[in-house]
Amino acid sequence: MFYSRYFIPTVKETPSDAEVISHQLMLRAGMIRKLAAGIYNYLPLGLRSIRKFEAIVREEMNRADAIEMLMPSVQPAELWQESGRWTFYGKELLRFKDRKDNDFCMGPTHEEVITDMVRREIKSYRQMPINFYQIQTKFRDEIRPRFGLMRGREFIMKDAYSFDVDSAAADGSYNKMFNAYHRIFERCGLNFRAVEADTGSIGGSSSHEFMVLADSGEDAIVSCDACRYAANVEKAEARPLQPTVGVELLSLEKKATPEMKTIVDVAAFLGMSTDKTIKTLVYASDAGEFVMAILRGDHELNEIKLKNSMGWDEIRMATEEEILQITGSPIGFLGPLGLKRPVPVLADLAVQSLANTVIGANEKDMHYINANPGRDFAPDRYIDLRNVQSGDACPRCENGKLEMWRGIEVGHVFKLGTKYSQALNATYLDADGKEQTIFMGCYGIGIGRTVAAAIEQNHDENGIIFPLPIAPFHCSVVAVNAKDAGVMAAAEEIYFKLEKLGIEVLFDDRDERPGVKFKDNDLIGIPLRLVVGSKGLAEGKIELKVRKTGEVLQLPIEAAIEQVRQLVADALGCGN
Ligand code: 9G3
Repeated sequence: MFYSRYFIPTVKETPSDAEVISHQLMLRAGMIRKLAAGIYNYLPLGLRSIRKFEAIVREEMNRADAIEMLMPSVQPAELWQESGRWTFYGKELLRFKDRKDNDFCMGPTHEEVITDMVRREIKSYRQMPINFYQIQTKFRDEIRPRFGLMRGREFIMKDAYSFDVDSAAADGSYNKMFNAYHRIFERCGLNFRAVEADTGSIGGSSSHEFMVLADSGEDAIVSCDACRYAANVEKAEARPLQPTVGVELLSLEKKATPEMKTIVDVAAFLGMSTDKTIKTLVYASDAGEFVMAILRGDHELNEIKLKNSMGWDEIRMATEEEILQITGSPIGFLGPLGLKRPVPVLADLAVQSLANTVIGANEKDMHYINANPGRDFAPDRYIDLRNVQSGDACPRCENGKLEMWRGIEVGHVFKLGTKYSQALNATYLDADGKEQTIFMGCYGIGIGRTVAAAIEQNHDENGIIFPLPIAPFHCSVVAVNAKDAGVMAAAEEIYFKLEKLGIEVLFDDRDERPGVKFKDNDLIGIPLRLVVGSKGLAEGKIELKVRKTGEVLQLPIEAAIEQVRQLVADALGCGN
């Protein structure tokens, strides 16, 4: 491609409204341009990268026997009413009416649509396992779209859906997709982890998220430094701590703790460390139920674990007013003793190991000291309710420790069970002619988000450093002085030779100062660069620069072309 006839509107200054580096660089490199909040134009350079990644996804989906199709973006409300999700989702689901006043939505995902197609077409066990996938535009009306393609409102997703005769077969489909995802992200040279994840609103039995590690990631994940355990913090299990034994249980005593509202104040006031105290929180469902959660003072409540343990769809903190009605106390002095209204009391596992602890007395400015779980109060359930922390013992192996990372979720695979097939009555006849419900799985990859995450992981102060498999071009050829006919002729010949070898080349033939050309080429992050200048040519040499390592080689022209061919072949994993 000739740069002078292409369209790469690079920008020097960093856009003010771009908060993460990948958003800044994709704007500056002329890859994307915003049309509206969370809605982007994919400019030519950005589209080439997107299409490269889609091709990798397609190859690995096909290799895993998934079958490509394409579903509509516009979906009739009826299907969502059948699945019960039309009322479950709020403003995030973009709804509209057609000219006949029928209700539709812009598809945020396609479980209903694909299940509707399957319930009409798949009627026998002989037709399964089968897995359909698409690469298609989704719309989710995020309250705060940000970070460019990382959290857009309209975005491209590869979504796949598997259909099986039973749970065991569905596990097989899940594992095939899980392995395909590993291959996809490995081929892109990404540093990622597959982590156990909460299934969230989609339901189903279990799920894994594929997280690209990056400090700008919105998700917190943990991985064990000794075994393969890894989980989103929303789901990561805390190993029960050893109970303290042989401690003399002192007698319960009410203590004035005037104005001591926080755990830190109370612990300091009583000369104790916060891990010897208990904190008490009250939560509510959107159906008016309440729960009291008690944890060790230095631990943090995991609201997803609490919501799941109560079987609630939504969860929120109780208001001061609700807390007053339940406990008779203002916030800061809450505890399970002497409640005005009985509510379930759930204690995190770590509370069991406490002795002679401090707990709110449900009275303004009063706490109990020497409170002992079991003797002075009995939670309804001991359950894992806390967020794990760095350094916690691994719940899966003997001596591993958990390390905390930030991650960008680029993929999510779910075991759906029969949630949608039941709702939409997608059944098949088994070998005995008996009607059975189909078992499903669903599997998503954020296309634009993965390209953005790759940039989060691969950049330096000069700009993007594209992993070659998803780079817009493999190699750029820069003619240092476009006015020098000899240089241009030599550069053009090199360009055509590379193209004939199947190398994708961006030929920078612009009549610009060398510095401008080098800055632009560093910014857009093409992995390899050949520089053709009159000095080098005089010795029959050109310069090869590797963007990632900064390595610079002066080579004879033919050797440089062969080196580029070899480097591209190696990076694409078809090295010979
Ligand atoms: C909605 C809206 C937003 C949503 C959903 C539905 C997320 C929704 C979960 C999934 C699960 C999987 C197939 C591909 C992989 C992910 N946000 N989810 O169902 F109506 Cl507005 O999409 N779907």
